[in-house]
Amino acid sequence: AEDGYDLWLRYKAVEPQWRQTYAASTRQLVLPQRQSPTLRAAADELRRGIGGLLDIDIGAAEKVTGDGALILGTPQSSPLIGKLALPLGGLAAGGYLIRSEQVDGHRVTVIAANDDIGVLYGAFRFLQRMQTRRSLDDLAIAASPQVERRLLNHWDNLDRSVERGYAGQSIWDWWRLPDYRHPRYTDYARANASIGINGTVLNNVNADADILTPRYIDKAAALAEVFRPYGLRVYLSARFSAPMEIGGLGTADPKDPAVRRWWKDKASEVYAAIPDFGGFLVKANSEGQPGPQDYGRSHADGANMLADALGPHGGVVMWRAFVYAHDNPEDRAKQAYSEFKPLDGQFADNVILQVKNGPIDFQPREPFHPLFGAMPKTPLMMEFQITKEYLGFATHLAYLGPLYEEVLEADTCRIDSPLPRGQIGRTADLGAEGARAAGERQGRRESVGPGPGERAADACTGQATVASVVDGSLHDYRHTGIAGVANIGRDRDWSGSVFNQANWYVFGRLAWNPQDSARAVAEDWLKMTFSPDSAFVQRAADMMMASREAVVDYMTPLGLAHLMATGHHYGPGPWVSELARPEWNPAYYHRADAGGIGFDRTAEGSNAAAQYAPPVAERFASRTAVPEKYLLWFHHLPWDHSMPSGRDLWAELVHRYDRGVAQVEKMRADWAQLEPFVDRQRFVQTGAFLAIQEREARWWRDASIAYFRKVSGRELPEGVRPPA
Ligand code: GCW
Repeated sequence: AEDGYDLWLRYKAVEPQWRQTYAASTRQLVLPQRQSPTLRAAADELRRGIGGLLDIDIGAAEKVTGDGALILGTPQSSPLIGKLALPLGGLAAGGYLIRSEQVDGHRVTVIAANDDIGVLYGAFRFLQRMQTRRSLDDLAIAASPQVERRLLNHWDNLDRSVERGYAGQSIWDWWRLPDYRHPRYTDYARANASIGINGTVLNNVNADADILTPRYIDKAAALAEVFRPYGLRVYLSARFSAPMEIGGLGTADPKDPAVRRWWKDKASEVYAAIPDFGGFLVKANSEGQPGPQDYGRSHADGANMLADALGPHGGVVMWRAFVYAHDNPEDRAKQAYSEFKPLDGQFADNVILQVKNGPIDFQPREPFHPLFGAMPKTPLMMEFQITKEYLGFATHLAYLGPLYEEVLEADTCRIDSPLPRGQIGRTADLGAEGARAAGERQGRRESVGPGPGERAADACTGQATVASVVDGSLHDYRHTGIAGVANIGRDRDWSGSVFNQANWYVFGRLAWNPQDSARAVAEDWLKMTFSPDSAFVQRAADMMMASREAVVDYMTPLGLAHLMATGHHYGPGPWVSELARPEWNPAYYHRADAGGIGFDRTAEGSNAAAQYAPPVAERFASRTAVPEKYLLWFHHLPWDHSMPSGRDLWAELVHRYDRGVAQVEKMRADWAQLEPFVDRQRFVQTGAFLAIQEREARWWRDASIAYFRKVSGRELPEGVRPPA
């Protein structure tokens, strides 16, 4: 049965014509002379993949004896690779070459890198070419990751519950660790390596101090050992008050010598157990978590203390910028910027500030976070959410590739910083598809700077994108990173639905190359996960690409946000307004009344727009120039405000809700057409989930319209009838 366990690594047999051509390039596997666990993993994966795809037991050879050999290794591990004098110089750590070459007059393919992990990544890429039915002839692929730290963040608790996790319990079986290492951990590492993810934070940012006790350090060390061959480093979330909770100290003040000593000792203890430990992720002074401000110290004081402890071991601190306080009357969307922007330049060398993609909280749509581009002296890393906390949990089909892409390609228009290093040299993926995908994206790159017909402000050249902040090129950052809050749990299919796996997949692909195209990645994923048949791939990709916009429409159209029912965030709750913390109430965000709707973030309102670079700020603050998709994020407008469509705002809002429902109906109908291409189990599950989604899209639409109709006192637009 197809239960989704194999993810995108199914390696099902290719069609006979492909089998023949691929077999000509996979006649022997020539292994490196010097072995390592990582090189062994690469060889094993090739054997497994080729075995499944081509039904060939490729075995292993010591030297090339004919055409069609596949040669694997680094110059250090393989004299054969060393002799070929390949252009390995331009590769970043983890980068690889896949090339068609000649050895002793024989036609061969090499998968070569400077480091073992690059060879493993190259092996997965080679298999991916067969999985996606691309040619293996005349290869000259050079690929390097554009971001150094490509991490999953698990919000997993030590009791195996998962905060905002919808795929069952945590996959970390803390009870049986460290002694029993479930085989699933290896498959987890394989899946991550296949998309280049190279680190994982095991526990929730709302951290339990116990994770840093010897018992749990041992468990984490056992996982680190399983992951190591796959280039996956372990990181932990640290609770700022741990010196008090597990260290017996009376304070966690970052300036207190005993506290500093405690963290130094703790870091040494962790590194003794996990020599390649990545570092700490910290949520401090946010949503009730302890932090340096409890002692009148700044975020920089807190982060630098931990950085001091980790620095000698090569570890980093990822300090989260997701802060807002209930007793701070400032617009929540402004608080992170207000707090952190003044600290630029004050962080130690091994601190990275981890910033969510938008200024509120993982909504179906938000403008990019104003900190991107605003902290040239502090490495910022991106935090995306892969789990769908605000997008219908596990059941709704929402492909997040377009969301990630929209954020990454947004132009910050911050060119007041050092000259871009130039992405071309570093985006060393010469594959033809890569170039095409980049070209396609270039063509429809959408800028938030001046619109068509307006004079382009000098700063909005399309060079200072959020991606260029994240890949470090805009500010020449010393560290780069991108994190995704994992959607992985104990469910047999890992992610709560097969289509949710695509979000894990696209996150990894965009972390490797933030310039990649969400559409191209969706197509690859579909081919690998379901079927390479183009009649299937094109229709299913259309469905995926439209799916996130559908969610935006039926939940929070036109720039609305945070209207989900309180606490669990599932289903509509725009009427909620009585919670003690004002910024947890949906009413705080939509501000709808008889006069109009929307959050005024212009100079007349909270002025959050002014946190962006001037050309962006100007556009966002203008009622006419603001992109429609952010309209009510930045503006409070009367219900009869006239929209470009010719409708008034009220009618447009109703129209959008309706459009969202219609799109889900279409997705359902389209999926039904795809039955011939999909196995029974996954076809039925997806269909059932789409039926849930359709029902709930109506619920969202009807409840939202009913509520806004009541507060606005308006009649339903002509032609729209109330639900039966
Ligand atoms: O999105 C919100 C979630 C919290 C989460 C918090 C955060 C881990 O509702 O559950 O806590 O953000 O990112 O810290």
